[in-house]
Amino acid sequence: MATNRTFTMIKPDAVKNGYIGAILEKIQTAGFKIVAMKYTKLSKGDAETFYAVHSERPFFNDLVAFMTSGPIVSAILEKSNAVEDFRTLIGATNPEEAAEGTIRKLFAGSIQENAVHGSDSDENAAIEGAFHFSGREIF
Ligand code: RTP
Ligand code: MG
Repeated sequence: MATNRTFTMIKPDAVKNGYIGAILEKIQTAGFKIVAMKYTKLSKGDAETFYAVHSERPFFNDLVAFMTSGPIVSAILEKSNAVEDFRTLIGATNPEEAAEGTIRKLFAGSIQENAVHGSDSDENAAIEGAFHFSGREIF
């Protein structure tokens, strides 16, 4: 995957709260092009694999339970400087610390139920995108 792409998920809390449309609006208005997207649900194994880097963290089991609690929207987004610009758009992990106008400030309820995921590096964006999408699902 080229380095002008990032990977995102609209997490189960934001889906349940009816924020899919509003979050996609923010993403597109900020200049990101959607090159892949699906409505799906992670299995326990999927979530454990996706978040394997956090497997030793105290919140790991809660995180897996949360991320498998309902459907998500996953997407690959394209824009120059995509990874960094998307992390800026979503704001800090904890919505209480997120800047005004960011997606987490607007739509997240807690440090765990924080509405959206954004890849933290070009390398992870490529890995995460390939975990969710086959080549013929990316346009
Ligand atoms: P993400 O990977 O989802 O974009 O979030 P992030 O980089 O801002 O945060 P990260 O440290 O990678 O944590 C992954 C997700 O784990 C949950 N979390 N819970 N209870 C807690 O203290 C805690 N800390 C993190 C959040 O859902 C976070 O987005
Ligand atoms: Mg992260």
